[in-house]
Amino acid sequence: VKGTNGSEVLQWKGKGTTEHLHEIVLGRCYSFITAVNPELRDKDCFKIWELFQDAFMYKHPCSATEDDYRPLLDLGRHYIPCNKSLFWSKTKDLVHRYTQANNDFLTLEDTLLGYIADGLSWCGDPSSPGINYESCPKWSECENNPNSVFWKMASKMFAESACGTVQVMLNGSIEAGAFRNNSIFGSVEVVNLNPTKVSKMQIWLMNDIAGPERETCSGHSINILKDILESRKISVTCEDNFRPVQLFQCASNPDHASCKACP
Ligand code: N1C
Repeated sequence: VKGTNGSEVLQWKGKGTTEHLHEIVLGRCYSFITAVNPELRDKDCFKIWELFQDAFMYKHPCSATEDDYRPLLDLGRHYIPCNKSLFWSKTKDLVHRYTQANNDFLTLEDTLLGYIADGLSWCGDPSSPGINYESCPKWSECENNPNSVFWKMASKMFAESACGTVQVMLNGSIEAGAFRNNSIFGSVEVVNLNPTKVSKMQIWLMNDIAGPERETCSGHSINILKDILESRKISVTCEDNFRPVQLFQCASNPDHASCKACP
């Protein structure tokens, strides 16, 4: 495959860098610091783009490192109030519908760097123009690709900065189990919570409204999560189909039995 200037670029199985990445990153950054969280109005969005591009441009997309992203993460990090951190796994749409309507909780995508990178794809290529718009490596092709390294690092930073009571929204309808210790939540976030700052995790176990209900709070994988947290001196509660969140499922499925006022 020829790059935009005719040179050869590497070929991968994943989708390539998002078109207009530069404009999207800058636009999202300015919209975050002006409209979403004006307390961050002094962040330098231009510098954030520079550090973002320095992290991956002209580099082989299978050899991304934490060092590549450290300057970006250091510049982009900001304070998150206690009791507001909301983690998730396999509930991406639902969790964001909820946080967009409810100011009590923040996911990683409600912080500056998560907001900027959400849904984007990017990777470098050693030959000019240094960005591969045709394809990027999937996780199965190489673990240390630019997207995976970024999300793992941002997730670690998000977990480390949590304090007080934290929440997690899990999906009880998936076959692999609501808690999987190879997910980013299981492998990065749970282990990077600081037990001297985080006293409790509340699990919201959501089932798809039309089922199947594969797991409840007494289920196998939830017990594994409870054991891990309790051994780290973090107390745990679990709620099946937490009603304030279920109401957002009901918005798109109002006639379902569990959406009636008096079921
Ligand atoms: O692997 P997961 O879920 O358990 O990761 C979710 C977990 C959340 O608590 C977030 O704080 O880790 C954080 N996180 C993101 O915020 C995020 N936004 C987009 C992790 N991954 C994120 N992505 C992309 O979704 C990324 O490409 C990653 O590989 C998937 C993980 O989604 P999942 O399996 O549902």
